[in-house]
Amino acid sequence: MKVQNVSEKLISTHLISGEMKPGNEIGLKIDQVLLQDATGTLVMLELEAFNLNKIKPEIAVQYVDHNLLQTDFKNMDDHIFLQSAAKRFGYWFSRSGNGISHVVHMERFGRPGKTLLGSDSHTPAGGSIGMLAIGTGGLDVALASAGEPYFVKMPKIMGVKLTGKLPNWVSAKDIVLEMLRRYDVTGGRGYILEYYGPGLKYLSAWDRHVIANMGTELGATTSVFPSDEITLDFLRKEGREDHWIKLEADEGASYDYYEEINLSELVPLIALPSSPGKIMKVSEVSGLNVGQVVIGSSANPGLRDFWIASQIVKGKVIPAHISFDVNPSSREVLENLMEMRALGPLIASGARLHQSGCMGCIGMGQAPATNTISLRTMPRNFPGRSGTLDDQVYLCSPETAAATALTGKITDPRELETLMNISYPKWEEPAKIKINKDMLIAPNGSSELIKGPNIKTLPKFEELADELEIPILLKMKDNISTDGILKAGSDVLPLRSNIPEISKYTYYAIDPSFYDRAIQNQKNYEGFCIIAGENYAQGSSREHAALSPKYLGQKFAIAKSYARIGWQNLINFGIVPFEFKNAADWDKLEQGDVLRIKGLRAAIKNRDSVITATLVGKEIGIPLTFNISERQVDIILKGGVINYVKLK
Ligand code: MIC
Repeated sequence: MKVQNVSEKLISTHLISGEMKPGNEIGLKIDQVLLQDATGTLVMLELEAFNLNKIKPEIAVQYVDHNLLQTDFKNMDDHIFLQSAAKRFGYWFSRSGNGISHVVHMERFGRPGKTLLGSDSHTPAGGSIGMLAIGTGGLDVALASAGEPYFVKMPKIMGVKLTGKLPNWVSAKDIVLEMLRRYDVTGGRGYILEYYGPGLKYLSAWDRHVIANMGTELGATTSVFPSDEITLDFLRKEGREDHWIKLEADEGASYDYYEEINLSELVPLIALPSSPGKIMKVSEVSGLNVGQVVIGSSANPGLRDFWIASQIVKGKVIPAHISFDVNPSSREVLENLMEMRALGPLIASGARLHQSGCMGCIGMGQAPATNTISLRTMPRNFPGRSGTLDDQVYLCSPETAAATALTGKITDPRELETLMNISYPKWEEPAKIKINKDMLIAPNGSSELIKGPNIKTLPKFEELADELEIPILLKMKDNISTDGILKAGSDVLPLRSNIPEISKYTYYAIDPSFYDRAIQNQKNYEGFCIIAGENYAQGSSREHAALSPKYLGQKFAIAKSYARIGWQNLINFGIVPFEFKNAADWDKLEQGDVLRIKGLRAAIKNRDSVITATLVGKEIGIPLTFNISERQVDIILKGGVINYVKLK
């Protein structure tokens, strides 16, 4: 039998179509699916549009973790809709306040050797226990829910060997920040990051979750860990020992690319505003005054992460200018923190205890004050994501966060020993934990879909036109995130089930006048296009970042390159994701220029390698490329997946 690494084992045991050759489109059987509320409402509306009866995967769960604030009826209406839809289609339902999807899924459902597809970009966190867990747009998850395979380009596999042992005050977050220091937000694109080596034995399942979760920030398709004794220990504590299988790379297995991190050499690291890839040593920015410190999120969700913060601040009170926010990652974590008497020290220090969920990670509250630094243990800090337009969000480990909360200034936690006589709190895994299943509703029965007034049926779209003459309505640079294309935050997230309303925020974070210009444009042209630099649409899985522009008339995008999920979402909604054949042409084009393309349908159909857009007026030709699969040809021609499925 062929010698395989863990990723190859996971892929080959789920391969339905395609050859496992990097770059080839492969179809994978999906065992489990995960939805969260902010993307789930669209998925449920999509299932309604597909006329689906019951879903197919072994496990499918609808979580409510994002839109937790209730400033009016909308979020609660969505939760009721989701609960009815979960019942209608056959999903488990995790009630609001039960915790972050990735965390609860790992506690209750994740299984080594299985595939997991989630409508949230941090779904790869499941890789921490030997799953092939991939984040993607809602339509892909809707299709997987209907029993269809998931199609993705076969990634290369990077083997990341971990050696040595982490020093005191340095933890899993610093490992993934080190990966981001080496590879930035684009270096993981087209890869699965598979971790192996002797250093693994010091990393708990939750430490691995931290690393797998934030592999997304590197642009990776997913991250994978083996399933070993540590995984078994984790599952045993969760009362799911029988879900364990051993899954390790075969002796002599190889990788497409090799990387190595000596854990003993790591120091506390930090991501500067406003990119998770802008990494420095904490010691290089220490002393900067901070206004807010937040611990929690799917990037540092484990019991240990909260416990260590509690032991660091124990017996001390945080300075008056600091808001110290604690967001428990799940109800189970919260209960165990109580059991371990770890909540008391946090609360006594002045911490503000919030409900379990994503909270400020997606700007659902907790927006920082003007011109102040917010230090967070969260996964991403794209501009304005916190809810404050000119925010300065730094990302770090719980040790660095707690040290900073105590001193009020960015502090290298190793300094605490001399500064405050605090020695490193030694964590020991509890022999037993409290298990909490009470807020999960098993799928059974049926229900009508209960739709509040903010829940609107999906708009209908036409087939792709053959000829277009449309303006470039926005010119953008490199690394535009989906937070730039369609912002999150407590004002916009409640509109996720209402495309006409949410479309008013399209590209808002980049150009607040965009919506008005798009409406004006509808009077003169049959649509518009946008141009961008490298890694367009990085970050989240939100398909609204394709659907809203589509609704306003976007026909195609031209970028130097794309992020995986963003690219897939554009295709799913029938927007052609062109690339510049010559990256230098980006400089030749300006916002307001009009581009003409003829023979578009035939070019797409024949999967021509190049199509030329003409810059109207100057009559300059701009050669464009696109690299889509046979299957995607039909999707684009028909105007997106929904039309494609309906016509099928
Ligand atoms: C995020 O972290 O950006 C989000 C909010 O969880 C998104 C999903 C969304 O936009 O609803 C993600 O990561 O996919």
